[in-house]
This record gives sequence, C-alpha cells and structure tokens, in this order.
Amino acid sequence: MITALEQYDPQIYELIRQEKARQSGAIRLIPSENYVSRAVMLASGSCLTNKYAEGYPGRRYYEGQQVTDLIERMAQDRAKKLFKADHANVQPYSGSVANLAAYLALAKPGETIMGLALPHGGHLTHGWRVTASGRIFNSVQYGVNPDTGRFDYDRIAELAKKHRPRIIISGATAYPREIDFEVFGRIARDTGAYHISDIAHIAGLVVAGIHKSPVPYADIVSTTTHKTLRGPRGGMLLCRTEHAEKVDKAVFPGLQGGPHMHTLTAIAVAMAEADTPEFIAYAKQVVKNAKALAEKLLEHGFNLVSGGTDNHLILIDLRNKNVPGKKLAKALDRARIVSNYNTIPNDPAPPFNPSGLRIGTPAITTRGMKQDHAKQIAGFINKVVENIDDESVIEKVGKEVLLLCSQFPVPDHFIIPNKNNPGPLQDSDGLIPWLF
Ligand code: DSN
Repeated sequence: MITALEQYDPQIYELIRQEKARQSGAIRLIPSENYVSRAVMLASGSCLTNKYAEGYPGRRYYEGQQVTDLIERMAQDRAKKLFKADHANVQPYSGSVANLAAYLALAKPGETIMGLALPHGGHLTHGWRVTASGRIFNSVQYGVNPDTGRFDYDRIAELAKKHRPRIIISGATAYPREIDFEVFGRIARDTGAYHISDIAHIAGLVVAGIHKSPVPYADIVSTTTHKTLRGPRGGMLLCRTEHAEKVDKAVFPGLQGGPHMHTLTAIAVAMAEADTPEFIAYAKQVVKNAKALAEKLLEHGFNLVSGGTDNHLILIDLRNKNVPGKKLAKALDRARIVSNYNTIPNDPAPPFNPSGLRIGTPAITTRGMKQDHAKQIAGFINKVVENIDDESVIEKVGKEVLLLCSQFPVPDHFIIPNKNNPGPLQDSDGLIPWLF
C-alpha cells in the first residue's frame, strides 16, 4: 500500500524508513531516548497540528477552541493526578523552555540562580554560562563530591548560605543516583531561596514511586514528557496554586506563543498510559536493567561514576580503559549500540572529547529486554572497548547486536491496556499504515 507521503515526497519517506530501520536494528542506550506507544504516535501526528490556541482553556486569543480546550484541560488534569500537583502547565515546547519559564516566574533578570554544573551532570539550562539561563541570571554552580561522585548536601548548603541565590535548582541529566529533594527543599527554605526541581530524566521513576517525588518539596517542578515518562517530545511545569498564575504567565506570553496542540494531545495520552500498573512495572524494570548493566560493567573492570546507579542511567569513567569517550561512542555506533559521550565530574579532557560515556535503559526496556539482556549488552560494550581498533571485531559485535534486536522487535503496536482497550489494539483505525 502506497502512503500519501510515499507518493508525495519519496525522498523524505525513504529517510523516515531508514530512520525506522536504524531505530529497530540498534540497541539504543541514550538515556533520554525511548519508543512511544502507537497511541502517543497517532495523537502527535493528528489534525491537532493544524490548530492555533494561544492562551489557556477558556481564555484564548483565537476562536475554534471547542475541542482544544477539552484536550488541554484533560492533559492538565491527568498530569495533576499523576504527579499529585495542584497545578500543571502542559504548554512548554521543551524542557529548556520549561526551565527558563520556571526561573522567570520566580526571579528577575540579574538575580542569582544556583544549579548543578554541566560537567558534573547538570543540564545546560541549569545556569551554564553559554545559555540564556547563565546570561540572564547571575549563575552560581555546584558540583558533586569528587571522591564519591555524589551530592555533598552540606557543601551545597554552604554554597547557598554564601551566595543567597533566589533560586536553587535540583535535578540533573547525568547523575546516576537518587536525589534527595527533601534536603534540597530544606536548603532552599533555610536560605530564603525558591526550590525548582528538574525531573526531566527521572519523571517516569517518580510516577512509579521508585524515586521520591519533589512535588511536596519544590516550588516548581519542571520536566520533559519523553525520556522515562515515554510521551512525546515536550515540557511541563507543576506547582502549588500560589505559583500557578506566575508560571502560566511566564510560559505564555512570557516565552511562547501558541502551544503545539498535537504534542499536548499526545502528552494527555502519555499521562493516561503512565497512570497504569503496566507503566509502573515498566519503570521498575528500567531500573533493574540499569543495575544489571552496571553490575556487569563493574565485573568487566569499568569504573562507574558514583560506583553504580539508582536510576535509569550509568556514567562510565573510561580513563582506566585508555579509550576516549568520543572514540568509543563512535565505535559502538558502528557496532549498532547507540550512546553518547559525556563529561565526567572534573574531567581532565575537553567537553568535545571527554572521558565518559553515558548510557541508559529506558528504550531497551520498552523493547522488552530484561536483566540478562542488559548483561549481554555490557559484554558487547566490553568487547568493543577491548578491540577498539579492530574493525572486524566491531563488525562481529554489530551482527550479534542485530540478532538480539531481532528477538525484540521495535514495539510499533504496543499499547498500554486501559478500560477501553483491555487487550491488543484492533487495527481498525485505518488512518495510517504503520510506517512510523
Ligand atoms: N539533552 C537531554 C539529555 O540527553 O539528557 C537533556 O535535555
């Protein structure tokens, strides 16, 4: 069957086909990536992409909002229920915009914000100097303890006392341990700061109750909706009622125009999926797989930042293996294992060729892989490291990876059962031949 896209734009059709084949024939270990369900994919590719909806439900600047208002309210309500928050703003285009909106809701340009430094596992938008967050605000950065690779909460408290920031940011993009949001909340309270928590990476683990939620301890919680939460690419802000108006104004009209209604629709679907026992089981398996992968890597003599993981990701310190992160990431890619090179705390090497590799398990877990497969993957990584300059071995590993992938096909049709669809989805929508 020829699709409209295939007919109209065969080049783009072919490239999408190639990307699908790539996602299917590789082990995807980038911890911020996942596979969405069919329902999420359909919602994000729907006619909601055609609609402008500047404003908020009931207060829009465009007419024709009979349906969009219902959808946005549904997305808000589902997010509030899921995270037990008073208020949810589901409009941020991404986590970066969500973070900036959160800062602008609670601080004025020039005031001080304090977040985890990028080379220590923080995000660019946590005040790194080249970003708007580091330029609009006076940024103070904390790091992890160089000996343990973990937060030293006493040192963070000392830094907060010294600099008296307006905002303290908790959260990370490359921190493999559980974060004590309650302590961050206390440090902020003791120093008169607001506490903003960015749970983009671990939102799915928070929903599943594996990691403690920051919602009771933070003024605003920011998250992306993909990663472990397994929704479409987007952002979200959660807060108490007292901050609701400021948060909404900071998103629109502060930083954005019309929300991407197709994304917001898919967010609503993803929130419903996450509110199920199946999702909780998935999130638990993500962590089990990460722990198994870490354990096997340690057996193979790898050094892991902080010695292991409590979440979905692992940061490998490659210095004892004498292989730079970038060289390894590229060799692994040739072996069909997709990861990203990453700085390690106090990395002696430059950021574009750092000493670390960041890997994670959200995507392989969605494919159905379990601890034994995670351990097998650790073996593949070790083989590539030990034969980093031998293309014939790298190619052989690639073949083994393909074999493993073939046992766990990309779950194009996976659905999270709910009361409407307790069993397998009937392919009766007839809307899109399932290319995507
Ligand atoms: N760039 C994302 C990540 O890979 O962690 C964070 O936004």
